[in-house]
Amino acid sequence: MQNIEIARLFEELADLLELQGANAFRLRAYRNAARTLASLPEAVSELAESGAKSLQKIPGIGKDLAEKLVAVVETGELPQLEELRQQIPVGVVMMLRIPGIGPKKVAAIFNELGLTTLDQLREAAEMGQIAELKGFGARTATTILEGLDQVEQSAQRVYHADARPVVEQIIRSLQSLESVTQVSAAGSFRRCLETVGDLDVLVTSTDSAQAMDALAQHPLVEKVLARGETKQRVRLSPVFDGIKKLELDLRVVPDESYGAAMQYFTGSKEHNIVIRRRAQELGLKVNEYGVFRDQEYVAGRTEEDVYAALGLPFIAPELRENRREFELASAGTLPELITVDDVLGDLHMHTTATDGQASILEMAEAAKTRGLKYIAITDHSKRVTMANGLDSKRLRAHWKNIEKARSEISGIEILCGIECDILEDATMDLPDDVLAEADWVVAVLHYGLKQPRDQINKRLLTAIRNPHVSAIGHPSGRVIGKRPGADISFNEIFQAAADHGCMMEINAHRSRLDLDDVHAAAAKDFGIPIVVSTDAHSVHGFGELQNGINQARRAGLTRQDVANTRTFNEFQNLIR
Ligand code: DGT
Ligand code: CA
Ligand code: CA
Repeated sequence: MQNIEIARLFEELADLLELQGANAFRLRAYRNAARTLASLPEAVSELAESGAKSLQKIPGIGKDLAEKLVAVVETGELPQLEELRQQIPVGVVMMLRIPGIGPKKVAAIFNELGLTTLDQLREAAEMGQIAELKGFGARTATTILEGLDQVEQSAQRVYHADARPVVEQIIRSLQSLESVTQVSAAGSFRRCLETVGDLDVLVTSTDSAQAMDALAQHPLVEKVLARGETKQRVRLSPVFDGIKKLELDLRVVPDESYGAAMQYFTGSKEHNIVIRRRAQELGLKVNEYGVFRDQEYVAGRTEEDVYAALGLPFIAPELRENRREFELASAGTLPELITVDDVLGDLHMHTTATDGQASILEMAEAAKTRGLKYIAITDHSKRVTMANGLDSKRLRAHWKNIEKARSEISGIEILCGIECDILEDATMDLPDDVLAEADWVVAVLHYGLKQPRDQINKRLLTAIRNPHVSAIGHPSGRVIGKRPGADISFNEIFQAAADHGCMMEINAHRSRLDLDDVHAAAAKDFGIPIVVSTDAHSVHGFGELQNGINQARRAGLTRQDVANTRTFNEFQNLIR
């Protein structure tokens, strides 16, 4: 069994347990374990052979999970899951994805109305049956109908970070084939778009049938949808989410066309329209086989060759959206994009003091292991009651604990921080004298995101003008595919941030990526230092950094543009 298959079982188990009202801590443990397993370089099945003890060395895998894993590897099944599957239909699990209704309501819909699919739910909502359910009402029915529209729209796309382990695993297995020389992802995945509609993979091979056979037999492939001489489309089994079944296009190309095919199938369509026009102006033709002058092949073996034939430097895939890349390429001023190794600090994370799962010291140790030199502990402020947010007194005690942790670890600096809510009435959730004592304050909107633009702006400006606020965290508050961001006049906000020396965050969580690519590029134009932070809620959360860096790259950010690439001393000087 592959890691991803095992991960999927635990993800499904968490979903089903959620419907039974299991506690949030246990659910999160299963979901985190699923993510960890999916991206683990070693094969779980091999580790399991040496027993549960060796599995417990994986961070986040305790005794209970380790024993379950051994059973899964030995039998291919998770008995507890099999039992739950008998009781709860797949369609009911899908209802959990509807924004605005939680497991309790879904359980009521299933138990009291016996509805088992999204279509049945829509019909019942339209017929007024949902509104009549105890504890529901007309408003909930409307929320459900709106939520169903959103689910159906977003069901088509998958977070880049969820697709990554799948792509990597398929690429690895194609690479291991005798006949295959080069393999790469293309399409939106390679451009590191925040979500992907389908996956595109290219190989060069002396035996295209072998590559296609291998893909068809891959454990993650559910069905072959179409197969030709050089092209195959398959449907993958669902990953991390009962609804989404990604499809994947495999194309087998000859060596001399590999670069041209990479360029063509990486897109974007908008970027490639300009490429073709540019070729025409030079009396050339460019397609997925190469660059041609009349019938004569000019280039195509590498992407660099293709761009060079058009008089252009190589353009990083993340920039290929026909935004500014051609202008910059022509001027010779393409940015040298930031990489994940450039990052030295992480300025947004949680501990068990609020809704995190690890202690201050555990978070610091994990950050240090990942090569970070400094972190800020930013637990929630009191408004976030759901997460056991901190009032002034608890926060001060928490900071004392942080100071204690500092003396227990070397090689990493820990800032006393806070993620402070900006309240609906445009005041801060904690008094100024407390904020003044912090080393680092991330101000955020959590509630009232649907307020009118004027009020949202007023709230953000309150925070930006507060001299103790260091940065605005996840500025828009969006959750990709689930919740739109607040209505913000970004120009006004960015201007104020630039004037007051307030930083802007790219929150690296796969579902946030907030600022997005376009706004992060705009913030850079205003000269605002940007921090890319993970918002880690456990030691695994640091793995989200790559997503934030991808978004920063799409925004054209360099190492200089991102504040937390600075050394600790330089960074401290940047904090106002
Ligand atoms: P996605 O899958 O919706 O996340 O976005 P992409 O960009 O991966 O789009 P996809 O999978 O339809 O196609 C991959 C790339 O192949 C696309 O970025 C450009 C290229 N491509 C696909 N179809 C066409 C086409 O009909 N004409 C041209 N010129 N290029 C195409
Ligand atoms: Ca695609
Ligand atoms: Ca495609």
